[in-house]
Amino acid sequence: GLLYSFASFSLQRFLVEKKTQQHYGREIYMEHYVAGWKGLIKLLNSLGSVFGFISKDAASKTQILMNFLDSKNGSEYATVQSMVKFELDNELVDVNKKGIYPESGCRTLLRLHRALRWLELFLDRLRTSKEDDKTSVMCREAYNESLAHHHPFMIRKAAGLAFYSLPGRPGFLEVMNVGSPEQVVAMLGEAVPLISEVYTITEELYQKHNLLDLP
Ligand code: 1PX
Repeated sequence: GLLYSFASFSLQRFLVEKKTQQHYGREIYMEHYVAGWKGLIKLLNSLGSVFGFISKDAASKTQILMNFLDSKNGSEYATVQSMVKFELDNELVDVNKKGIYPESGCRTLLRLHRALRWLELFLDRLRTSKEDDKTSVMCREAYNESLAHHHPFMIRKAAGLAFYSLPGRPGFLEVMNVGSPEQVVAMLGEAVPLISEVYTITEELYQKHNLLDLP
């Protein structure tokens, strides 16, 4: 359907633009990062309302970053690198304790960054999976290796339950609306390394500035 093709268009755009960004150097453009998440959220919504609590949280975080981009300081938020510098220089980050800036760009992006690691692990499993492998298992394993470390028990429980509602591998590949299973696998072969690079760049930047545990 229309929704599906729109979502996958955004997904492709996400990947292609990250390719050009790699070409330009190691800056991560916030506009594309946010556009990528918006595409993923659409895709997630098309999988059903069980995922609503997940997509709502991702959407509100994406919105926070968009608001920064549209604000009078918007140009400071052009890239992840410039955002980190701007917020740190101006002491706009709650470095130790949640307090004055519970919705800083840095802490908000950190949540999406952790979710990006889940995406990387999940898509890599999907890429190398066999016909009758279960998406719910791939999703759970990827989650347990990444995001779950940052979530309290109740969220882990709710997420674990939602995973059961994922369509099987053939249905999931179809929802992605990329083409035949072989075409999806080929696309993932290009996409996963790019996602991985974006993840690593952000991880190193956050590590350098000691931002990986922001409350
Ligand atoms: C091509 C296939 C991709 C399919 C689309 C997948 C899009 C997934 C988007 C997931 C974004 C999750 C963002 C979560 C951010 C987060 O960790 N938030 C928590 C902490 O926030 P706080 O502001 O309180 O510090 C918040 O507590 C989270 C609440 C919602 C539950 C998050 C569960 C995440 C499960 C991730 C797996 C998604 C399953 C998608 C199945 C394809």
